Amino acid sequence: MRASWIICLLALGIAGTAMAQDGPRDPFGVMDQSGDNKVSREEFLNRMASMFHDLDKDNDRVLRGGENFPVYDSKGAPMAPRDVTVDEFVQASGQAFNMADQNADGFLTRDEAGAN
Ligand SMILES: [Ca+2]
Ligand SMILES: [Ca+2]
Repeated sequence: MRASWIICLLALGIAGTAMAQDGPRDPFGVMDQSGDNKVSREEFLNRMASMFHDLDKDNDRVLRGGENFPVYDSKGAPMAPRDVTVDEFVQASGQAFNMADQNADGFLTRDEAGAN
């Protein structure tokens, strides 16, 4: 359950980037600020931090209730979202990055990010 939340977060980080933009954009390209066709850990965490800020409507550094994104259990049933602090969000984002960075070189390629 914890792991699926992290995967959900990663998917949100990548897919959500596209949803936040006007018109079709390349979400991987948005995260890749240096344009080297790789997303560094720093670029990823910057993006996730800015997403937390977007979600946290009342700026209390906790996502609760309607601020939270939908989560699902392993059978795909919706679960009540639990409160997420900014520290948890950043920590989970780092774990999501580690899971996605299959060769552990500190960068996500398009393949690793699932953003072909
Ligand atoms: Ca909040
Ligand atoms: Ca990598």
